[in-house]
Amino acid sequence: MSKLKEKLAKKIEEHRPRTTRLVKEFGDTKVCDVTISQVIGGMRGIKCLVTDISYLDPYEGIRFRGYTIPEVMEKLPKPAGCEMPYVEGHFYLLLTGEIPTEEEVQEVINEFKARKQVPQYVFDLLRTMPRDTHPMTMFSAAILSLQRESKFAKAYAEGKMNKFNYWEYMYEDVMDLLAKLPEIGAYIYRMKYKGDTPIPSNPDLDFGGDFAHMMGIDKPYDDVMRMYFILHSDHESGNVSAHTTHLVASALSDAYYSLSAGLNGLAGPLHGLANQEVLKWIQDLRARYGDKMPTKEDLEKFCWDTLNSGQVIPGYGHAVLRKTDPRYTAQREFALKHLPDDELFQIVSMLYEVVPGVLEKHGKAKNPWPNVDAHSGVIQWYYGVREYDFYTVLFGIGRALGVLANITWDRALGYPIERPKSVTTDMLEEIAGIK
Ligand code: FAM
Repeated sequence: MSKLKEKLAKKIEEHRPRTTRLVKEFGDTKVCDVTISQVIGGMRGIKCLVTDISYLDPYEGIRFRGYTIPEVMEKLPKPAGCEMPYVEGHFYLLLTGEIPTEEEVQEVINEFKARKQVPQYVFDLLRTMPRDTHPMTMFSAAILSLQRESKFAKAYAEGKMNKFNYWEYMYEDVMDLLAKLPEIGAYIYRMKYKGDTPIPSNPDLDFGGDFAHMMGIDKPYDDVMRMYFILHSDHESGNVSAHTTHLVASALSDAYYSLSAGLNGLAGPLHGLANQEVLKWIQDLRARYGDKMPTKEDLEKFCWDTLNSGQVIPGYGHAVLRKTDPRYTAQREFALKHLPDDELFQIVSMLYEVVPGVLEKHGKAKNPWPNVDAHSGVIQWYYGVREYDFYTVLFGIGRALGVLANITWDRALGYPIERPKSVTTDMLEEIAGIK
């Protein structure tokens, strides 16, 4: 058994009595009230999920296992000469709650190395799809096709598992699947946009480094991607991709079924696809002003035109956050250091000064501040990834880290099948006393 799995086994043993005690002794203790507007309005703010992997404070933003983004970036081990930490170390943190040592990170790197070979049938499948298929459809289909490899599904079918060791098989699937995602993503990119010239994986590189290599992009793109994957990894449990992955896994569907489903949610324009939408929107803006750099007044007018045509301003607003997303700030700091004079970055910076005021005047969005997607595209564009419909695949590789850590713990703690209750409109009218 790997040291990581051993450590996880110990953590799980320690954690289980906490969950059991809460349910047994405090099962009837009230957590929150639910109003009609929450029932109709997408369950916003209802506290009905539990995860220890990350927590999202509306004003402070995300903490991964209790650590803020700057703390994570500072504390996790980094490859020699690199600015950003190993993605493998971040996954270790998400899974165990501990900052790994260099040696512990190396073990995860070796585990991924041993599991990273993508079966040929996945590439064959991708090649049968029309080339203009959206890359998220390709990515999700590739993951779904890998389901035949599931050790969890096989052990379940053979009657080998009991509730207490479900997580061990889930862990194996999660490690197998995560190790393959960089190559699947880069393959789609090179097949679709770079004249069908996939670059084989370099087994000596780490997760972020190998991904940059397979994309065919030089340094510091490896650091860009380490940062990107870490920032996009988790945003507690209620967002569409995390919640969907958790929901599907709650039926004891394996990691392949669950992640593929979660990514289909990430592909929506109000969720992960927003980063593609942001770049498209900025390109439309640039097309309107030609070679001339737009002024703040131009940007303000463009924002109003977007709103008046009934569309949302992509990259702004959030269901939980009520201030600038620290994932935006981390990327802004990177851009200030590496691409301060880039024209697109300057537009993104000007939008930061203009959009919140416009949204406040508009008076609808509860949060006028930028989210992660308002910034991620401009950095990709700068380093040469200009095919913006690919951006959500990058988000998906990062998001897999968090949601797969989550479903491993779901099985470890024996969370049941998810099944909330619905009511009819008649019933709500009765509750409201108007019927
Ligand atoms: N532009 C225009 N209107 C907006 C807006 C924006 N950026 N953000 C919110 N609103 C509107 C929203 O459409 C709603 O209008 P209606 O009452 O007419 O339906 C109203 O303001 C109240 O919405 P809210 O309570 O502030 O936000 P929600 O919790 O319903 O929705 C978001 C949250 C993220 C879906 C919403 O802010 C949005 O559509 N933003 C733009 C898309 C985006 O950037 N999504 C990415 C979110 C990101 F963090 C991620 O998942 N990766």
